[in-house]
Amino acid sequence: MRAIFAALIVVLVAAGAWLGYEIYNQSAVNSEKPYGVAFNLTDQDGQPITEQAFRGHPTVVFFGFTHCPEICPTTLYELGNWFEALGKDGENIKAYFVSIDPERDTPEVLGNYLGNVTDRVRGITGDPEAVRTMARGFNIYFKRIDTGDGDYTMDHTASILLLDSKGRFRKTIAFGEDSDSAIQKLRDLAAT
Ligand SMILES: [Cu+2]
Repeated sequence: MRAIFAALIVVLVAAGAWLGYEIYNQSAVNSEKPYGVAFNLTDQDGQPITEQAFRGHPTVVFFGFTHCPEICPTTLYELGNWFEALGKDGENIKAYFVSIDPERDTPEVLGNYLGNVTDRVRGITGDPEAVRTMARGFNIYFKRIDTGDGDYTMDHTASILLLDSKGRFRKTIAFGEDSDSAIQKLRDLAAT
């Protein structure tokens, strides 16, 4: 009996997660409004940057942090490769990396970090509370995890957001997604 009950809970949780994901997808896709929230942050050159940076051209947005051991370096490296593969077809897409660790990721740190991987992605950081409010407004999950030695790491959403030229949500590219599929999504995005 207890086993059946436990199994039922697992099924319910899975169904709930799936339903939540579907609702998220539906509302995001059907929305005529730009995705996310307005923001006033700082780019890697120390210049002000607002949600207007996500308008007038298709946009790729990824949230992460420079101390990330795996997800961020892999994603940025792959993004660079995909843009290279797309060549002219992806020229109009702008890509941004928003730090969810603004305390450590100053504009300078961010600029140096990204510059070592690809020149196609620009960094966004700023006042820590303003950055966190922006990330939450884009439905990004992030959590500080203390590692016990006085240091910390961050848990965060690993999907890349794809926004059309009006800033509306189109799709995501999952972490570890097959390159052909990711490149096709970017090619489609470039036409929006
Ligand atoms: Cu990361």
